[in-house]
Amino acid sequence: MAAALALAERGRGLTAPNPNVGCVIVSDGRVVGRGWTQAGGRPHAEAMALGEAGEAAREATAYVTLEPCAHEGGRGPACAPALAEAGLARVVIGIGDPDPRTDGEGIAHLERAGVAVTRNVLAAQARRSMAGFLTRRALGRPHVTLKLAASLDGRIALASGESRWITGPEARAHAHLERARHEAILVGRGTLAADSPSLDVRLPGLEARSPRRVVLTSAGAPDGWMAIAAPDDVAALESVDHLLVEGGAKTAAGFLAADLVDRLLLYRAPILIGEGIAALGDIGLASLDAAHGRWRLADARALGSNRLDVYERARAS
Ligand code: AOF
Ligand code: ZN
Repeated sequence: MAAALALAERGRGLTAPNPNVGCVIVSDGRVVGRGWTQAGGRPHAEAMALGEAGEAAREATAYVTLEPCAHEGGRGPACAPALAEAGLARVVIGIGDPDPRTDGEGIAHLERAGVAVTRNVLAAQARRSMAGFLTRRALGRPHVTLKLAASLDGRIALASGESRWITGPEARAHAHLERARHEAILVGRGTLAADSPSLDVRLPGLEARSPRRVVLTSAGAPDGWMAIAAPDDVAALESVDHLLVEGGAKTAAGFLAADLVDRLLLYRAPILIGEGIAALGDIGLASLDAAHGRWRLADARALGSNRLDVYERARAS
């Protein structure tokens, strides 16, 4: 399943409105088929893996990050019947598909056909892998990541405005990798005016994955940009399943105040700034009680002399 999740990454940002699914078919301890959802959403991961496996799929085990689809009459053959017809002995699934055309019916179809099904394998990782698709389905908006790059004391600039650079080269390279994982990046109009940021991906081989640029303003977008007037308008960014919010402090605070941030990337450099510009403006917090319990640490790592902590919004589900 870890291999299937790694394959799923190849489709990230390219498959909307479909999820980026990965699939590995194993026969006698050997990988005989590998697939991932193709650009535009079709073929599905299973179809690609079955194509590679051919006859070797008989009696084999398929590992799929999402429940195989059950709906005929879509843009291609349904995967659950295709897996059953190929003679798979067992299908191991990451998470169920919330699409009402499948939602349990993929698993039911496989079991009716005599295929053994194991579910919820690496489910938390699979949910993360398909966060864009799941958020769009559940909340009708893209999955939103907020990036903050700050000093140890939470400053993003000196009082003079000097901010280049707070974080080190490894942290900045990582932030560029994160850009490649999102279909769109948003900044506030202050940041647009002050920095006219290019917001591209400056990593060899990934330049073509540069996201669309979005500015938060009611004044209309410059050439090559999209605009939304308020954080709540993110739902209007159709065909964008992952949005990265990059600042500044007022924009970041606006998204937090509207409870629209699902994931927080906190890059921290080992410097102290003291008086300066705080990473966040007012987020409308009424009490400490309301602050606690909102964020769960999902990952922590060193990036050169800097640290990255990744938090996920803890939501009741
Ligand atoms: C799978 N494997 O690789 C993907 C699936 O528009 P369609 O006909 O392609 O159907 C889209 C739905 O298929 C999508 O909403 C989701 O439920 C499922 N995506 N399913 O078995 C895949 N990408
Ligand atoms: Zn399918």
